Amino acid sequence: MKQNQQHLKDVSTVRILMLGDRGVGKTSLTNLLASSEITPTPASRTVGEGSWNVQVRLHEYPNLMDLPPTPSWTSPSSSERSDKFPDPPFAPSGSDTLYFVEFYDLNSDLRMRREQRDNFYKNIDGIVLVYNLQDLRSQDNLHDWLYDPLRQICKHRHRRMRPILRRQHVPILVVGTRLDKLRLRPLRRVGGIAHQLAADEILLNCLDPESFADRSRNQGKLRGFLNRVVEFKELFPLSPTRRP
Ligand SMILES: Nc1nc2c(ncn2[C@@H]2O[C@H](COP(=O)(O)OP(=O)(O)OP(=O)(O)O)[C@@H](O)[C@H]2O)c(=O)[nH]1
Ligand SMILES: [Mg+2]
Repeated sequence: MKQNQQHLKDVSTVRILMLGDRGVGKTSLTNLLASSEITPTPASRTVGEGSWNVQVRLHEYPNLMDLPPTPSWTSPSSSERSDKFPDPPFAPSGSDTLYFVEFYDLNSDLRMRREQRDNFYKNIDGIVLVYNLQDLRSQDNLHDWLYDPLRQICKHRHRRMRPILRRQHVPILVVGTRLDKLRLRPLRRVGGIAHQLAADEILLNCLDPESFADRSRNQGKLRGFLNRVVEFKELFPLSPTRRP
């Protein structure tokens, strides 16, 4: 990891929701996504048990990447700045900004009350949709999994009642598991959910620790996704007045 002046107490957290049918590989995938040199074992990076199995890792957001201008960026002068117009979150300091990334993997055996779940969804900054490549129904079911979280995110982050899937929706990564069980690598399915959402897709074997090896394509897609998740959090913060 590069030298970083940031104190850990200043590190913000982004939250990623793992969604998919029972047994598709959500927990196995979370183990891979959250694994890093400094937290090699699940125990060392698990921060919550109960309805959600939560694992955490660090992500370095590259500050050289410019965000598109938004109203909060073009606040006219410092005297007119208020909480509504904070300083740009990504001042080009040249060094990376650290973020904690929490992966929320639903424990299928436990049920959560709807209001509890909805209340949780509005804090989500990114979604990983997981399906089993050997069972394409598990891909079709992702539409149902996505509906409630997307509705809450749109309502509380975009202030829109209807899900918006065309512009700047919450970052989504689609992952097909059990690639090791297929004889041929499948082609990207036109009409598949990744295609419909214009989302990146990764096909992998969740049991292979090399699936996100350094400088691999999968690692590149994961980094790109985590960067978009950070940008979503900064551009569409939860309204302070609505915070619980
Ligand atoms: N061969 C192979 N097995 C996998 C893969 N991904 C997951 N599995 C296996 O599939 C089973 C279910 O995986 P989990 O990661 O527990 O799935 P889950 O989605 O968390 O399941 P629930 O929490 O019950 O909803 C486990 O036995 C895993 O070892 C994969 O890519 N290849
Ligand atoms: Mg699980």
